[in-house]
Amino acid sequence: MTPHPPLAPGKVRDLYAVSDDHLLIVASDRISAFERVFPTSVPDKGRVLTAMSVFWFRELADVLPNHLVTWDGPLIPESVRGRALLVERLDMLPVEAVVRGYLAGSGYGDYCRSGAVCGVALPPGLAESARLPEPIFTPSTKARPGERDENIDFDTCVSVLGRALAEEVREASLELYRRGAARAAEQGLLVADTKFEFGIGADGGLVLADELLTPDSARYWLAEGHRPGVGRPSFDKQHVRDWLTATASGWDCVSELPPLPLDVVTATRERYLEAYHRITGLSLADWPRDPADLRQSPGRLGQCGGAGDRRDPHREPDVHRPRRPAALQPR
Ligand code: PZK
Repeated sequence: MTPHPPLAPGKVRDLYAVSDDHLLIVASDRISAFERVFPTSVPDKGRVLTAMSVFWFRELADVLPNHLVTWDGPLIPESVRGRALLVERLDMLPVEAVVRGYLAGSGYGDYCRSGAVCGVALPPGLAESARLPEPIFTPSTKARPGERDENIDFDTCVSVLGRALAEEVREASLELYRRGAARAAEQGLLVADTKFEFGIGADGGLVLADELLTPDSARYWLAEGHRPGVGRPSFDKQHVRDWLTATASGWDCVSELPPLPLDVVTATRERYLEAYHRITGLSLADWPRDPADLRQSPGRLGQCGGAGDRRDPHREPDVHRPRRPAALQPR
């Protein structure tokens, strides 16, 4: 499909080796639920998630450098244009950096059993979906494919990464979450929780990797109608889960996922497009635009801060860019 050797097939994305220094991440239209993949795909899902990642990588580039090099132009194979990212190859950290602003998923389960999530004690009496007093960092270790990630406490994270790196990852993650959630809230969306992945770049510094604040890596909820006490499906998969858990689907929680009916596929596609438009203010019809064209036009879309930027001869001097917070300056 691409001229590059496959590195790792994922559930819904595939990874290809482009060179010693670069990888291609290709998002498919596949959709998953309950850790499984449906036999039916959702048209444009791969394009929406790729466009959304690019939006967030640019929006949050002042918090931390990221692995994004480019998403259009001669380095992107035509067959995957719009749903592929060329990224800097990193030494990936063996922890997933999860930040929770609300109590959902495995966090709610851990809280019910112990009153804490990943060693972070929480006030008693919180209902499912409740907003937390403040966002918390709840790391996990990456499981082998098919298995569930295991939540760990911060001391375990320190024993894996070392104290300085673990603290840098935690502070970067919390700042990325706060910034992302604030922007989403302006458009009526809550970010219940999200997962970040990091690596170490060629210069030895911490770099943000993977996808960023997509519906596959973040749990988005519609702010309207949010009530603690009821578990809620994420904004994007509402129709899928409603249909799957209704008796009409005939699914028994054990068998392979059944094909999705066309109306569920259509409604789900519209949810992804709506999420993209709400969050970015952009239309998918304009995606992708070659970053070389963006540079010519002034304004904030012309700014970029990805890893590829560091080598961009057209890049403006650092003095014109937003500074990262003092806590996140590289050592
Ligand atoms: C990397 N994954 C997860 C698995 C996917 C993604 N910049 C990077 N450098 C080195 N390795 C990775 C990255 C990133 N991002 C990401 N595994 C390794 C993964 C399968 C498909 F699209």
